[in-house]
Amino acid sequence: MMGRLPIAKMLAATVALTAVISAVMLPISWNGQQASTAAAKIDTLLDVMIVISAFVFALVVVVLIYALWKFKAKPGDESDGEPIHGNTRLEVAWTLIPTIIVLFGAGYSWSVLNDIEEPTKDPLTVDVFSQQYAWSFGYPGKGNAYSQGELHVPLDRQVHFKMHSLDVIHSFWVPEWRIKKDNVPGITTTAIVTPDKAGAYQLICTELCGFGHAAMRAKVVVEPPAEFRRWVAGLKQKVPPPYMETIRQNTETDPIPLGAGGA
Ligand SMILES: [Cu+2]
Repeated sequence: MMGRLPIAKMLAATVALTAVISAVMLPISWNGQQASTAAAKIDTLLDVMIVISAFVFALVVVVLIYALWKFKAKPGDESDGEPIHGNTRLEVAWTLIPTIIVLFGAGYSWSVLNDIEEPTKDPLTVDVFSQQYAWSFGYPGKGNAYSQGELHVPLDRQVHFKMHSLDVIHSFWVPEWRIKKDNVPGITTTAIVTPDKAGAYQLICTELCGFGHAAMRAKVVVEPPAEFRRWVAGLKQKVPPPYMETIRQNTETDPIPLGAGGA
C-alpha cells in the first residue's frame, strides 16, 4: 500500500503550500518596532518557528486532502474499512520527525535566550513593583529613589528588572523590547533587557490580574544616560518601607548574581 503513495508529489505540494503560507505570514510585523538588542533575535526565532509550523500544517492538510480524495467510499459501499495492524515505517517516521523538530526548537530557543540574557559588566538594577492596577519603580543604586507610573532607563545599557508583586500575578511586557516576564507574589523574578532605541514606550500588564487589568499600564522612557541620571536625581520619593519588606521576604529565583545596581 505504502509503495503506491505518490510521496514525491505530496512532498512537492507540501513544500509549495509551506512557501505560500510563509510568503503571507513572514512580511507581517507581528511585534512592531524593535527597540532592544533582543528584538531582532527574537523576531528571527519567530520567523523560523512560523516556517516550521507552516510546514507541519501544510503536511497535515496535503495528506488529509489526499486521503479524502483517494480513499473515499464508493456510493452504496457500506462495508468496513480494511483492518490495519500498524505500520512500523510510518510509526518510526511520525515519532522521529516531531522529535527532531521539537529538539531543534528547544535548542535554538535556548541558545537565543542564553545570548540575550548574557550579563554585561555594568548592568543597572531596577525594582519593578506591581499591584492591582499600577506599576511603580525603585532605583536601588540611587538610594531607592521611587517613581510611580513612569519608568526611565538609560539607552544602550543592560537593565536587570527585579519583579515584585504585592498581590496577584502580573506580567511585565514592553512589546518593542519583546521581553515578557511574570511578577509572582512571594518570589522575585528577573527580566534582562538592553534598550537600544531612545523614545517613549508603554509597559503593559499581560497577565489577566483583575477588573482593572486592561488599564494597568505605565509610561516607559528610554533616554541618553545623562538625561536618565538627571531624571532619577529629581525623584523626591523613596521606595515605601512595606515594598522594601516585600523585596526582603521574596525568594530570589534568578541564578544570575545581582549587578552593582549603580545608576
Ligand atoms: Cu496586572
